[in-house]
Formats: sequence, C-alpha cells, structure tokens
Amino acid sequence: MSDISERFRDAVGSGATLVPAPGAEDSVLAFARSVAAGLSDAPKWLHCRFLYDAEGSRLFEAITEQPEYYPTRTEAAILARHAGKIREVTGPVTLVELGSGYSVKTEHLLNAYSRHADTLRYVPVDVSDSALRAASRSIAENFDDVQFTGIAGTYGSALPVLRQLSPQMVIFLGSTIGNFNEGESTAFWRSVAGHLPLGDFFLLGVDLEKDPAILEAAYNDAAGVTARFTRNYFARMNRELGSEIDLDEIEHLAFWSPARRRMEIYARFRSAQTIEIAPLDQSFEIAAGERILLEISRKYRLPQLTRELAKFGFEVKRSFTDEKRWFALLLLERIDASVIRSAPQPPASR
Ligand code: AVJ
Repeated sequence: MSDISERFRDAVGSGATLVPAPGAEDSVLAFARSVAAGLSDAPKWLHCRFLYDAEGSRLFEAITEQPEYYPTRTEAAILARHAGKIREVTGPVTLVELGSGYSVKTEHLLNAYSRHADTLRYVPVDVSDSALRAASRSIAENFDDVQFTGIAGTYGSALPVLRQLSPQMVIFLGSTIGNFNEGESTAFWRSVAGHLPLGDFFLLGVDLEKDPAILEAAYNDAAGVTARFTRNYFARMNRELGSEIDLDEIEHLAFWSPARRRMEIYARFRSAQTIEIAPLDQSFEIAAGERILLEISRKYRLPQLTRELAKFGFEVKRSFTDEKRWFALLLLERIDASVIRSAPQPPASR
C-alpha cells in the first residue's frame, strides 16, 4: 500500500479533490475498538474524534450558531480583522488546515491569500469526508483560484504530507487543541515539530480562561443543540455498532473543572443500560447515574502557552485577540529550538 505522501502527490497530479489517508481510522472496526477501550476503563470515557460523523459535524456547525457559543464568532471576527496582517508576515504559502470541518472561518484567510496569488493551494484535513466534500463545493463556488486537495483522515495520518508542502502555514482553529489532554498535547506538538520544516508557520486558535459562567453557558446552550451533539455519539453507536441504547435516558452534563482548567463534557445515564458492540461481540454495563467522559475543552493563558510552545520549537510571531480577550489567535513560526530567545512576549494586539 502506498503511503500518504505518495497518495497525496498522485492526487495533486490527477487533480483529485479528496485523498483518503491510508488505514482509514474511522472504519466501523476502529470505532468499535475505541468504544470498547473507553468502556472497559474506569472511569469510562469515549474518544471525542467519533463525535464528528456526518450528523455530528452538522450538529457542531449548529452549535457554532448558538448565541451562547462565542468561540466561533469571536475567532471569525479576529480572522476577518487580521487575515491581511497574517498574510504579510508569512508571504505566499500553502494553507494546510487540521480539523477543517466545513472551512467556513477559513474563507477569511483564503480571501487574504488568494488576493495576492494566481493560485493558492489549500489542503484541509478532516475525519468527516462529507464535511470535506461540502467545503470543496463551497470553496469552488466562492474562489476560482484555490487548488483544493482535502485529506480525509486524522491529523496524525496527514502530518507526513507536510514535508512536501513547504513553504506553508498549518492552521488549527477553534481551540480544537483544547480537546487534547496534557499527554496528547505533548505528543501532538512533538509530532508537528517533527514534520514541519523550519521557517514554516502554524496558526493556532485558542480559547482563553474566563468567567466559568460564560464557559458553562457555551456548553449548555438553551436550545439544547450541544445536548443533541452529545446524544449523537450514542446514536452513532446504535447506527454503526448495533447497540440499542435508549437515547432518551442520556443527560448531557458540561461543567468547568477549576482544578484542571478545562470544560468537561459527559453523558450521564438516568437508568442502567447494556451497550452491545456487535462487531466485537462484546457488551458493557452502564449503571444508573453513571457518567461517561466524552470530551474535554481546555482553556488557556497566553504566557503559559507561549512557554509551552517554545519547548517544541514554536515561536510566537504575532498574537491577536478580541476586545474582551476571550479568544486568541497565535501566529507561530517553527524555529530551531536551540536559538529560542528568552525575551518577554509583546502584549497581544486587538
Ligand atoms: C470543536 C473541540 C473546539 O471544545 O469548544 C463544542 C467542541 N463540544 N461544544 C469545543 C464542542 C461541545 C469544540 N471544539
């Protein structure tokens, strides 16, 4: 089997718009194994990547339109305001986006970057190929000079392609980095640093610490869309794994953990249930009142984050935030870690 780098080269050569990453992690079997691993653990958890099937990606898009969910519109406003400056710092580069979804916010960047170039290459990476296909249609409608080559797969499966895309800016928006716990975060930065050539850029969107009431409202929208997003995980298990979970018995629970400085999102079962995983011929018992961790969303402080990134060879070139300082966009450059200066960071510009 050819590896992702070869597949990608072939796809670009043939003008294809979508490349499946090999070992497609999101096969039913991969889902079944991941669920079994999480439900065998104590306390139980489920991997958040599987929240984003076609229905989950659609529901997440609906979350971003809820009045309480401020991150998306705050980040979009920062992007709209500063895309030109970002382009000035990086010059003409290929744009690679991790977890691109429907690529809505990215259009601000595509605007700024395509204004200066005859053709702009855009390489979005997402586990949902339905979202990638929708993004490809909408970008084809709005831009005639964007060369779109999507990678359907996990971030990890796509990173080996970066070496052939330099000079580039990798884009990771929406504070999706906040889904990673400390260990996953370290592994992620190590891996990106290992694959991203020196001098290339990384644009990172992060949600900042704020009043917990604002955070908790954002993950408990009044219209109940986030609760439906949580339930969809189990609906997906019913659809793909042959489970027969009673979705009406699942409560959505989201709260701020002051100790771990993160939002924690759980499903809580009102009554005891048995979860069958047909492909593995396994079943798991959930007790009444038991909760299962589906997602974490860490929130950040810029000085700590800047220090953390420096350890992996990323220097903050510019940082942008909104009036309320709720969200930040960091433009990082991959530099030789041995030359990291210990100069204090300039304050974020608004
Ligand atoms: C897409 C991971 C950034 O953590 O805010 C939103 C996901 N989950 N509401 C976030 C999410 C519930 C979102 N990320």
